[in-house]
Amino acid sequence: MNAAPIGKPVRMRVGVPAVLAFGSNLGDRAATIRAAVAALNEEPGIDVRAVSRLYETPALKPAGIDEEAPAYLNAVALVRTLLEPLGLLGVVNAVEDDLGRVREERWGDRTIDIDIVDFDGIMSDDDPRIVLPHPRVHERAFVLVPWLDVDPGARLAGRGAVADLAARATDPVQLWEDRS
Ligand code: PH2
Ligand code: MG
Ligand code: MG
Repeated sequence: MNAAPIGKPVRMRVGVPAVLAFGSNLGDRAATIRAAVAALNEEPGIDVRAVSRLYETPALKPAGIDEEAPAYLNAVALVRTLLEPLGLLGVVNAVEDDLGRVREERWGDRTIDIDIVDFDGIMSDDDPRIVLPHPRVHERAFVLVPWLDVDPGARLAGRGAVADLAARATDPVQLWEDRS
């Protein structure tokens, strides 16, 4: 007899690992990131396994760090999923929309951004909708540092150890303390 409750399995035993990055620089940033993680975990076919601490990071814009823009909170989650990459992307985009994401300028301020950093180690740029791994994370401390929180031995497909990449990344990252 299996004592697991009917419905979503307590722990997904099949499926593949994926790494998701969260960023928010508008509104109640911590609450929005927590709501995004919870919404993803509610999805059939997505099981959130670990969530990093929150880090405060200055906004990185195409021209460099913008100290005038509101600062981000960033976090990383490890998930297992039964979905295909494009299926996961669809869910992630729907959660962004539900949490008030407005798509205007590239790298503009946003309530929530959820990026698929890694999907089962796949390397692919065949489909412009989803490039794997995420094409810029290898140089972004705001993703690499929280990733190390939940997986100190992590490797980024085609790039090597996340710890080595984080040591080389130059954008400032500070552990965030909830003062509310
Ligand atoms: N995301 C961006 C652009 N710039 N800067 C920080 N600090 N954190 C982010 O998550 C971020 C960014 C595009 O997705
Ligand atoms: Mg992003
Ligand atoms: Mg994005």
